[in-house]
Amino acid sequence: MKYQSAKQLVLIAGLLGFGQTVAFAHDLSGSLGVASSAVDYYQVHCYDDGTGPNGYLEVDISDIAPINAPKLSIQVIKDNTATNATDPIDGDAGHSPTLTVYGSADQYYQLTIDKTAAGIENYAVEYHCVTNTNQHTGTDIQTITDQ
Ligand SMILES: [Ca+2]
Ligand SMILES: [Ca+2]
Repeated sequence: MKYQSAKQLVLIAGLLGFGQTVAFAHDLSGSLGVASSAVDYYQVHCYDDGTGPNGYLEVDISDIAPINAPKLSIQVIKDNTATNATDPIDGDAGHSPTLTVYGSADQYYQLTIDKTAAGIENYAVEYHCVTNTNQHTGTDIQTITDQ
């Protein structure tokens, strides 16, 4: 896997306090290169960290500065089925709609992030694995492809 110094992947597991039932968030910051075909690819593992078995994965994406023409989207792929969300406005505080993808107690999900046109883009993704009783549970991420 090539490493590009202009790109950074920052994983933060912190107490951000958003939502009423999900106390721990995971934030991912990344960038997509100039090519319109650039895609970043991650794998998220949802598992029981002692809190309880995975019920579902929640994900959204925010298209952050610079404000450029491409629209940024995220896809969650599980069992060969993909769901998609797009951030409609670049550079504002709003995110894409939240994707909720149910899975097994120990589930791997694939995340892909792409854009509609050429130009550098940066994004922030929130992702978390949640039990069926709405508790944040074990969440790991691995970078597969960084373009
Ligand atoms: Ca942007
Ligand atoms: Ca936005």
